Amino acid sequence: MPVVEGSDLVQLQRRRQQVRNICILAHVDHGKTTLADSLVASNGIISQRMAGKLRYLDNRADEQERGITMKSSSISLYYQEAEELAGNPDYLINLIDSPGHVDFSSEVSTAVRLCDGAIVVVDVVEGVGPQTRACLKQIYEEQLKPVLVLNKLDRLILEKQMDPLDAYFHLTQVLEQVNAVLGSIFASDILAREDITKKDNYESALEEVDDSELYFSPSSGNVVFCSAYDGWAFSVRDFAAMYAKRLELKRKDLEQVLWGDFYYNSKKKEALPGAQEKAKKPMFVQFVLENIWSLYDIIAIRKDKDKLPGIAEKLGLKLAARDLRLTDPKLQIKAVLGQWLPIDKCVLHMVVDHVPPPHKISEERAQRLLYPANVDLSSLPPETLQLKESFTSCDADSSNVIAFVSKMTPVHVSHLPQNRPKRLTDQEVQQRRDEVRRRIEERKLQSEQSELEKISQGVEQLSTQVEVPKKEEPEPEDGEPNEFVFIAFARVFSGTLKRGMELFNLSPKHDPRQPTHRREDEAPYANRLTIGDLYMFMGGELQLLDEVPAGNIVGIGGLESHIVKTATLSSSLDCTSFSELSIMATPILRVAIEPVQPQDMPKLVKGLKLLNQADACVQVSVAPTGEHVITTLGEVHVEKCVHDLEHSYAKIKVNVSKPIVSFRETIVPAATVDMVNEAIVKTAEDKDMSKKIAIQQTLNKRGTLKVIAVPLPAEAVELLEKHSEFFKELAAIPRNQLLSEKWTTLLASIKVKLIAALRDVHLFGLSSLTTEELVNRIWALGPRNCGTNILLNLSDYEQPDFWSSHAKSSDTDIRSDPRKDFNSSLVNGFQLTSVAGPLCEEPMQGVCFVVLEWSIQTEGEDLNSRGPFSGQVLTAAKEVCRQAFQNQPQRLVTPMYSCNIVVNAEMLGKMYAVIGRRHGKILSGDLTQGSGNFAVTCLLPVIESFNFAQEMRKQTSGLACPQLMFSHWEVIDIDPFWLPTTEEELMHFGEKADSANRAKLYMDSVRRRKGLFVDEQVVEHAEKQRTLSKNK
Ligand SMILES: Nc1nc2c(ncn2[C@@H]2O[C@H](COP(=O)(O)OP(=O)(O)OP(=O)(O)O)[C@@H](O)[C@H]2O)c(=O)[nH]1
Ligand SMILES: [Mg+2]
Repeated sequence: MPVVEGSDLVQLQRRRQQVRNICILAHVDHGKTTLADSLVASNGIISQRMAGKLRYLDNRADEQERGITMKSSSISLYYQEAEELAGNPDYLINLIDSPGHVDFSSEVSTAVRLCDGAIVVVDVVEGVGPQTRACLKQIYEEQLKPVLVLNKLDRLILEKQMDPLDAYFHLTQVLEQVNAVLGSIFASDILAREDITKKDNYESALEEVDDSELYFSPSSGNVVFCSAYDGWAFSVRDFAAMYAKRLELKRKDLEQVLWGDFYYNSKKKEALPGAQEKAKKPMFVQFVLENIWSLYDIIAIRKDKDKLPGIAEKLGLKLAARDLRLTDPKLQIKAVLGQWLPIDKCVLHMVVDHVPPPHKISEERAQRLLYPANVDLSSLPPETLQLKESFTSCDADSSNVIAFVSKMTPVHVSHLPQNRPKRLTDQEVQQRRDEVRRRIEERKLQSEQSELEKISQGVEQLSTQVEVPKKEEPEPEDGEPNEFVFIAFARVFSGTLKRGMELFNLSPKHDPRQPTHRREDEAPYANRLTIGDLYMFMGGELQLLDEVPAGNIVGIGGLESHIVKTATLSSSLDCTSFSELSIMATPILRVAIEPVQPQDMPKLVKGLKLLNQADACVQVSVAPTGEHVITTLGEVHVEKCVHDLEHSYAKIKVNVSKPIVSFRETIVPAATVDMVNEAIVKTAEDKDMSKKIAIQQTLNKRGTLKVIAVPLPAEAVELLEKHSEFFKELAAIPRNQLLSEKWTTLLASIKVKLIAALRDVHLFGLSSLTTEELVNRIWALGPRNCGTNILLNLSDYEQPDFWSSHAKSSDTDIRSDPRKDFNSSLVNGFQLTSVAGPLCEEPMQGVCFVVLEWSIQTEGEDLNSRGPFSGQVLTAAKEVCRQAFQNQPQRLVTPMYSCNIVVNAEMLGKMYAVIGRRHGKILSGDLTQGSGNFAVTCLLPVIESFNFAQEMRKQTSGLACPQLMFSHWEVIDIDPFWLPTTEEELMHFGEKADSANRAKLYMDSVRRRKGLFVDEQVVEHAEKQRTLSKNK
């Protein structure tokens, strides 16, 4: 295979109809990197034989060691269509391989943003995994064009020993699974987009839309069947071309019937439907699978070497003598099937056929990328709206240069092309030889023999030597040179990016609607930067470029001091800042990091800064206690971060704390049964609600607050949680600024849903208002205006309207109420309580604080006589909410992981034992059809998950490998302060209740970590200890 020259690729960059940007996505271990290897081998970068073994794009040492991909990496490939296709055009394929492990799902988001299409890989034995679902969702959201690769077909033959017919039914099922996921994503999107305030007929919305383009179907050519490891792949189209003549059918017609319930009637020479009903062999089995099965049978099962030349001849293949001598059947398979059904041609043909070129970006996608969702399009200036044109046409000559940086990739300085020794071309070597010869001739005339000898030695050296260019020193910081430079991983969307060009870096707050933001000298959220070197990514290597036209993926140097993670670069201030990357997973696992040697602290701080920039999903922060905390997606992610710190960024040994898990605090309705499941008899005293009401006066006794805390229904909590980002952004918009139509509709629909969700809220008969009126009386959400706690106003004070604060000015009410001035103090008091509850200072969840009374006595002396009254109101509000919370039964809420494990039947028992020990809950454990494996889904409290993967691997001899992903928050239904009170409980637990209280254990561990008071006795059960020592 000839090596493709970089200069050919550079030329192709300008022909936008010949460019494709794609990424490979799948569940972990479904074979993405192996597939990428085969495609890379087609360019002669690695040998065909090593393809699949090398995993070229996994270029980190720990990726190779663990066998999983940890970051996305990109490579530019050259592909030329087969000769029989008109004009056999050539293409530039920018390919990004992404990781499948959930801990690195942020890397997937960065890849998806830069591409127009995605290859979805599914392991046919394992079927659709949870990450496959997540990928499909992301593809749908970012509006990429997906194509499907059903991988590992060889496992059906050799491992599962299915016959072709079983395999066909199995493949149909896998395909159906994938399409079912697509269907449900599509349906939920359509239903969510529907304005439920106007329509109440759900069915209609789904019926109206066309989903025919949505699904994967082999006959439409967007599905490929392959074995990436064995290096072959085919689509229905390939076999249709092979058989059209023999079956006397038109190729196009054959493509339509080769997959599906059709059989071939050899007498009539036609394809007929109803194969299953008539117990006939489907054509896919007869003409496709049986061929492949028989090849495997001869080569890999019966190992009948002598038949090989015969088969090769029949298939029209030329096997080299070396291939015939091979003893490993896998390599023979690769040699024969790889030549017959070449994987690179098949997959890349599907890509160029189905993935649109960059200038065919859909209007909708362009709009989604370019304009933030919360902005009303009509409010944008015309210059901004015009940008969409150069954006959709992907015009390389446009004067508007727009590029989006989706992550910063660390590259070791020695890997930069300008620092690598450059090989001289043959011509240059010849030139130098001539030059030296000329000089020798000249000197010969003048000087003696000895000098001549010296020079001729030089000729020898120069002709083989390589030129080492001047090193470009990276900017030293703190006196030490940086070993890593950050290359921005970006795509040019419009215009041509050139080295040394000056562009604006637009921060998310840049808003072209504000005239000042568009003036160069004033723009507060745009800074100028100069584009450094431009690179083409070639796996672990980089190639220098002079310029990059629109539609291509590019690496940009020299931006590390300007960009932390993502950025929008534009030549014009009329451009908006691109919408943020949609990240699939929430970082949840926090660990504190400290250097082993305290004097290494500055190195750690520097290392953490680099880590923060290099990893899209890690959050580096300094806790109030002064610890350096990193928030990551899971255990494997922590390990990667620590590895990077120790070996690359800080180069010091670090200690990693036990993971810090966030909890939340909530209240629940009073229990009706006790801990031994006996009904609790309620006395009149228990039913007296007045005891639950907290009353607090301000310090000067002039203001009074009465509050009761009520648990919110789970439905309402879920709704508020789901829209918390929305409320956060809403709170950041200044009052009286109009919202976009989309946001106004969204707000209205949330209100409608909230009214429905609060239907059953129990206010202990304290109010006779309807739910709608109650929702209208919502004062604020907390903490930080976006949490799941509500401050509800039932006093006679008229709070500012929560739902229409952004409507056209409604402040017509000029009646002066003295309480208005202290409105924000009261709300802030509520915010302070909800951000740190009394159990262990963790944020609250799902608590509704109902303000029953708020009064201020204005007569008499100055309100501020004992310090500012606003401060007093804040303290009183904070205290009264806290008391009200404590008057109710309190509970801890823990984050839960949802965990997916694929395991075989023998290991099932051991796996359940591990989950049980860690208080996990099994949700489902189904047998995957045809594989003999069980796919188990369970829930596991995050705090119990440490070393879970290791323990699971140990217990099941490495057969079960769990995937943990944050799922939801769950109330631990144990009172952390519980002591036996009823007679039955006393009988069952004894007075000391010495079985461990899980909730209390969790609570105390958090309190201990935060340095709060922990109520524990140092010596428990003293008499027992005494007897023990006596016996010694
Ligand atoms: N039998 C068989 N094994 C395969 C095939 N393709 C990949 N594998 C194996 O599956 C394992 C995972 O392959 P990778 O290519 O690393 O998978 P991946 O999807 O890149 O994994 P992550 O990047 O970690 O998500 C490796 O051991 C491969 O050898 C195939 O077609 N047949
Ligand atoms: Mg991989």
